[in-house]
Amino acid sequence: MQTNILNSDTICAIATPHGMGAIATIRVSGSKAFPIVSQLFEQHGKLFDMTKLVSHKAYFGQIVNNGAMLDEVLVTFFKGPHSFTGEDSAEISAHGSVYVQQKLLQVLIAKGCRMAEAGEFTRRAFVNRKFDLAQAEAIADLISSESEAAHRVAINQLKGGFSKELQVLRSKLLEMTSLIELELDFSEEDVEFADRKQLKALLQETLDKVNKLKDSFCLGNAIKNGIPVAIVGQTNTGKSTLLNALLGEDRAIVSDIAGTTRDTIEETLNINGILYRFIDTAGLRNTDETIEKIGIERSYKKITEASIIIGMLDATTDYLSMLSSANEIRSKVDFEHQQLVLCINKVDTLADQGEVLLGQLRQGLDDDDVQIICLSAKHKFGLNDLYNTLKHSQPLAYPDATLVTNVRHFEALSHASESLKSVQQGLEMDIPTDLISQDLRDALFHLGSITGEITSDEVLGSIFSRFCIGK
Ligand SMILES: Nc1nc2c(ncn2[C@@H]2O[C@H](COP(=O)(O)OP(=O)(O)OP(=O)(O)O)[C@@H](O)[C@H]2O)c(=O)[nH]1
Ligand SMILES: [Mg+2]
Repeated sequence: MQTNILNSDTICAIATPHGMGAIATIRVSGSKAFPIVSQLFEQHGKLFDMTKLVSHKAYFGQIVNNGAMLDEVLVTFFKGPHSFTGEDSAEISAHGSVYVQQKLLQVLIAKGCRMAEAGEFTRRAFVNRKFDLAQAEAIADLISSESEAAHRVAINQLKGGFSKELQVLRSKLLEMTSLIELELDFSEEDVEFADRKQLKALLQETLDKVNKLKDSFCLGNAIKNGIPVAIVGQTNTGKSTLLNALLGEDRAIVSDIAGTTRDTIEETLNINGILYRFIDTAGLRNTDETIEKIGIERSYKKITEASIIIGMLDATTDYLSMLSSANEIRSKVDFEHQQLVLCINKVDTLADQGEVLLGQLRQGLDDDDVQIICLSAKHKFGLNDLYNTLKHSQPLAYPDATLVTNVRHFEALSHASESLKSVQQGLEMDIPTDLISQDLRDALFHLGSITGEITSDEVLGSIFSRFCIGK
């Protein structure tokens, strides 16, 4: 069931993680939040006097139900609109016993609260214009951020950086639309209010900005979910050993039997504030074995999806086979969008010959786009070189630029971009003004859907249902 936007129920939920903890916080929000909490809250043996309530102040007291004390608590009251939701709200910090938490909820419900739905506190804040939809979504991103980079992007969006850029775009588009629509009103007279040349320039500028934001999704998504790094190479080169060494645990099976890894294995890892998604893949070789073949097809697919490709080479094989497998991996890399790091693995077997081999391979490949390092995955030697190379391989060069991290925003920007392209074509082909105006309205609609200026109850329901209960 979706909550109606105008719902006036007073809601409650546990806002801290479920289970036992030192402290648990229960949130209450709605027009009856103060009277409901006051009925349960005692100080010095007397019910809390609501008329003396001071907003944003924490009160120490007891939760008492049917004459029995349930817990000693701190209650903070927030008078609307100066609260997270914009409504009268209270936060009860109790001891984190599972029993106390459940009992407290039961008592609140008995006094007239209803259990909040997922994301309902944030949804109310949005409805009460505490922030726009993109900022509300940034709160969910902030809560789930696992790395410094993801945190930085979420904070920028929460502060309204992205929303401001969209507002500028929308006001430019509105200006264009109103000029064009003015012409419609005077269509009998065959006048042109909007200077076509100026209009085209403005349109191109807006389209460029929309496309820039849209294109930032690739990086934004990588920051949020981990930069995809595929570990590929011939069988037995030590790909799974490397994955295990990076993770510091025996995640993938390692053996000297060629073709050990059949399927891809993915794990995320935070290295110096950046989240990576390492993908161990099935070793590349010619085989007739059906399952292994499927695994190898998946390896090739993972190469196309990765931002960084670690090409594993085996130092125990001869130089020419290393060069040929390096070339094979290189041929699969799209250097415009991907980085290749070749790792000469098992250098522990080489007795000081690592650097010589490295030089030879550099010369053999003669390619500045390819980075080459030596390591021993088994003995965890050279991993720091790999970390440094990874750090310089991913395009985090513009840390404070607005990045799109949300699929919904990416889709809306893509639709807006399509509509703007139609406007552009329409102007080129001199098609009737009303059709151009319709495309402009479509672009406005899609941009407005990101911040929630234009939205439906159904869309809101689907966005907020992804939040946790209590948020
Ligand atoms: N000496 C040495 N042996 C290594 C090193 N890394 C891996 N090995 C050995 O190489 C063999 C193959 O390692 P795996 O990690 O299973 O290789 P893989 O590339 O995942 O192989 P497939 O899954 O079959 O494609 C194992 O016996 C490892 O112990 C290393 O740095 N030095
Ligand atoms: Mg393997």
